[in-house]
Amino acid sequence: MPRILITGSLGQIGTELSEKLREKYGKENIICTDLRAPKNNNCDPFYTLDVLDTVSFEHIISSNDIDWLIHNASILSATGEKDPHLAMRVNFRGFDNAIELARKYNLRIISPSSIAAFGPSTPRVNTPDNTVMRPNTIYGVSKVYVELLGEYYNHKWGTDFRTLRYPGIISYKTPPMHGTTDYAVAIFHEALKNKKYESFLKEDMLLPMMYMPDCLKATIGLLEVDSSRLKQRSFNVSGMSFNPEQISDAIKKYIPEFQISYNPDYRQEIAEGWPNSLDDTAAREQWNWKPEYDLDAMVVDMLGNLSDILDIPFDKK
Ligand code: NAD
Ligand code: AKB
Repeated sequence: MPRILITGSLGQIGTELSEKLREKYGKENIICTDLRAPKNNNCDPFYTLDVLDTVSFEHIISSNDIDWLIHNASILSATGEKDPHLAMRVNFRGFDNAIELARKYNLRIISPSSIAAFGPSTPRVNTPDNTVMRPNTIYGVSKVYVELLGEYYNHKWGTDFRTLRYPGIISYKTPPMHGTTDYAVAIFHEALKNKKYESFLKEDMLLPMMYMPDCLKATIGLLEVDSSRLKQRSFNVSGMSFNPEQISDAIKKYIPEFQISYNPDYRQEIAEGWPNSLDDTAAREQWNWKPEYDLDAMVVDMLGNLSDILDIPFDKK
């Protein structure tokens, strides 16, 4: 069994990824860490870790016999634009520490990238893996840095670095709080609670998105594939694409009274630099990636699960 360390494990993705990995590899083999302390005992073993603290980061790796590192600690796009220096510290210096420790201890490392690695001059439809990458957010710049430095470590020292460009991730267990695609989660909470939602993105802002079960499937697929099958180290992964009007229409099929209104803010400009859809042929060919959820399947599953959590009756019909 590999012993896996996760940074940023209390975040939207880390919470569910650590749960899934515990089921698969055994609780004792998943070592969770975050800057914050956990609210319950689900994440034992757990260490409080600031990824900028190189000494503690190294101590946790060496004293726990780690094989694989999932480096999820990051500042996302919306918070990054509010505090670019914080994003520079955590996303650049934090990754410097993670990749250097991966080299030193011969770890397999996944550090997620994002659709934010692309920019306004990138071809927006069916965006390929290799294309123009000139992002205009600090978050996007940090993701290009992760991809290029990780690939350099792989080329120079053979470090087993892998990354995947997640679309916006939709989930019901841990709410996202720092990104631009967060509207696509908030809309479900507001639809169930108040039957209305004010979107901070325009009605036609088409973006790539992915439901959490597919995010976990993609992450574990890339984590487990034998290194010899990889012809590249950075991969697009695609789920679905929709805009606020389309997700609102899909929700209305189940909550007919639901109303959406639009009041775009600074996050609209961030979203305008990102692709509409991704070409993930390489991931499909090299590690058999295939998503399971489309918009309608995701909407009905989200409403069902979130209505249970919020204790709000919802008729699936
Ligand atoms: P998140 O913001 O929900 O969680 C990030 C976690 O990192 C938080 O728990 C936070 O406490 C922790 N953290 C922040 N600074 C830290 C530090 N200095 N040291 C240690 N921990 C620190 O993010 P997420 O959605 O879980 O994202 C995980 C990864 O996936 C990130 O690299 C993110 O860029 C990437 N990603 C996420 C999405 C998405 O839609 N959620 C999309 C594309 C890429
Ligand atoms: C964000 O909106 O910042 C993230 C992402 C797409 O990377 N969800």
